[in-house]
Amino acid sequence: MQLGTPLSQYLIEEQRLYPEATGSFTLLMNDIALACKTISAAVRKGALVDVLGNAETDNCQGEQQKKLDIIANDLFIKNNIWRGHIAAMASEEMEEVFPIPEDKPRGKYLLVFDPLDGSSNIDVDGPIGTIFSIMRSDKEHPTEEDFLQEGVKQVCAGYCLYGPATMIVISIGHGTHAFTLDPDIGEFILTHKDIQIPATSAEYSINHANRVKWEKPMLEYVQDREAGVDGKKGKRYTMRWVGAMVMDVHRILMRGGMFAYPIDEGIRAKGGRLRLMYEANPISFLVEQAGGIATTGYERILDIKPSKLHQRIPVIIGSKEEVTDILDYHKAFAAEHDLKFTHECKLYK
Ligand code: AFP
Repeated sequence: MQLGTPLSQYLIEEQRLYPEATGSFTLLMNDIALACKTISAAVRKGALVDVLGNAETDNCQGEQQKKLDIIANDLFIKNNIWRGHIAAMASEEMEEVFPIPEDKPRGKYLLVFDPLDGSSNIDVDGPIGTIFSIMRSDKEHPTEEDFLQEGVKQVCAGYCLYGPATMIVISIGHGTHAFTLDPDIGEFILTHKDIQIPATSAEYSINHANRVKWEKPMLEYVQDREAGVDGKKGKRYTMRWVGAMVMDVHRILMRGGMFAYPIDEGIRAKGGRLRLMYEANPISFLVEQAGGIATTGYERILDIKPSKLHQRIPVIIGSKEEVTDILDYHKAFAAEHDLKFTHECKLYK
């Protein structure tokens, strides 16, 4: 597969590796790409059309919805509901599993998505994205229980970033690849093949406003990086925080670094800030496929058996050497406090 290959061709070539494939997955991925292009078109028009600002509703997690959250959710459903490749969907914006209506054909896949990640950036013209994950279903009428699969079981994970360019980044278990939307022809084109996250970096990404509530291991790591040339690595570090995981992670895929939304005392009761199924699992799959590490600090994210659809967890991901250092701090802390620590620092690709 060469740079310049259209996404549609890449998908067909992947399909040919599996003689038993029916083509259903390929068609589903084309539907997802179309949904992302449609959302991208709405995002690009911004204030010229009525897509900015708050909606009059909260989502199932009690968060104020933006108009674009609802528009993106509706577009994702509309583009995926009728073709017969999906058994059911689940969205960060909807409390319960969204079943395929009885009058529509159903397929063998489960589609999980965060239609608009980084909603607080919408009104300031900042980067936002859509995150998605595909799993298999062996039921015709799946329930929430059927969605609760470990992240390692994802058939495909990806996101679409609505930045200066619109890019779709996917992994179907054969590396992580990025395709840039060519607006003139309306097709995603392979521009970044087999992305490899550099093992070292001098950037980290974390919401410093939560510093006083962090656990000791994260505080120790950041204090060490703040020490710059006097720290363990003997070099100056930079901090970057966009407030849209999709963008912060995209930067790490492109040039390395560490992104964390760790556990802190303010969110401990909820389990964390980020959602396991809509954010952490798909992003961890992409990061591991690109040679990075994804952990809660204590366990590998992709090994976690979800307990509910909207479960939240701590997330620490990125360059191998940075995350390994953070794991070492957690391992020592776990030993001191008799906590469970299972994440051995190895690469899984
Ligand atoms: P929203 O999509 O609800 O705005 O949340 C974005 C997000 O889940 C993730 O993309 C960011 O990294 C994180 O929340 C930002 O959190 P802070 O509001 O604490 O900066």
